Amino acid sequence: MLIVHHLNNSRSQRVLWMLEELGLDYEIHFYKRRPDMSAPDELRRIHPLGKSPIVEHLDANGHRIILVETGAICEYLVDLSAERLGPAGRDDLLRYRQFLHYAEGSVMPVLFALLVVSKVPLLGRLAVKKVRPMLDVHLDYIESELATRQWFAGDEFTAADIMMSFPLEAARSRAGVDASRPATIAWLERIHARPAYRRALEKGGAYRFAN
Ligand SMILES: N[C@@H](CCC(=O)N[C@@H](CS)C(=O)NCC(=O)O)C(=O)O
Repeated sequence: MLIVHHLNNSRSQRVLWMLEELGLDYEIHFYKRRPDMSAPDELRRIHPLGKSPIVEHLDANGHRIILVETGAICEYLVDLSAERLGPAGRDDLLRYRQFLHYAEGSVMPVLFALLVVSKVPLLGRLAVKKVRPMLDVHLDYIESELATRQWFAGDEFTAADIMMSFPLEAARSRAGVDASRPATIAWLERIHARPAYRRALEKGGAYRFAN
């Protein structure tokens, strides 16, 4: 049995989508952000970090596993489903691993920094001038990668595309990714058209980054 501890409008939407793509059975336990956007204390009872996603798995031996970090959860689910949504060949494998980690390891910290400093009056404006070009380096790189192939790892859709969805959806809704980056926009449209993506949206409730 798999349980997703799911926070509204959050990264855990990717885990629901991943489970829908894999056709695995799961339950969702819903948590609502507080007005300051932080997670409620109940999540801390599941894991000390108190962040979402958290996945709970009661495995075949009755062993209870608690998983955090979306990338690690995605890898766990790929293993669980006999490599489906994993990469096809060696070059794809290298790109797959890179983008699986790149989403949370490199893009999200810069995007988050930009969103935080842009809310700070006065000095924030100076900080935005520093951080915005840092984000643009990533967005330009991503655009150049997606201009050469359909999906992040290669010709096949993989879990790397699921990982990259949140930073790019957030960048489109909050950080000005638009038609000037046509390969990125086309990729966003491709992921949003996937039936599993739509099903995950219906099940997960509020998610304000899907358009
Ligand atoms: N790198 C972690 C980030 C987890 C994370 O920051 N989750 C956010 C949701 S988008 C959260 O729980 N925020 C509420 C809080 O920090 O109180 C992952 O990918 O799982």
